Amino acid sequence: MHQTEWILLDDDVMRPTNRLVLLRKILLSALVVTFLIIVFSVGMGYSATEPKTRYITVYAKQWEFTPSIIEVNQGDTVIINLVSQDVSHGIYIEGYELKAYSIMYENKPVNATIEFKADKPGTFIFRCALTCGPFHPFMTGKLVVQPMTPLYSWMAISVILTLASLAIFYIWWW
Ligand SMILES: [Cu+2]
Repeated sequence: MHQTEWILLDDDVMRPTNRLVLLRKILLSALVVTFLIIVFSVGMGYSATEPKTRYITVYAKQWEFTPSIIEVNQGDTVIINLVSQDVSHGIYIEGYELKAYSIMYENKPVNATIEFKADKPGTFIFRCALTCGPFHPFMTGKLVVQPMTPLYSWMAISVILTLASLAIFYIWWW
């Protein structure tokens, strides 16, 4: 008799708490799922950047390159067409160790082409490869190869972030 009373009392005390726990669980699950979807879709979108073939015409004149900053994504195939506009110029890309010359021939430039796969991420200086006047050493530009984060990195990040958020909510709300 005594025991039954206690169980009933316990049940009554527990009932509102159970509802609250359930509400928290639903809310927490919703939060975690939303978070997962956001992180994952951002990651997928970023990783889904397909490698492209980039055709870039670089004009060279005393003493600058136009454009002076070339931005590509890692994995892209880059085709640089070098066109001299006054005297003969060249291009040398540090890090990738690529070189080409656009020589002036009968006042017309013979265009030079460099084709390569931008497999190394980072910033690489390119400079004129032909002595073309007093400011030739300052004739430089930048090749920026944006790193491509592989899909599995994003999966790992989303899993870690989800677990971390779960832990935080667990500690705060339970
Ligand atoms: Cu030059």
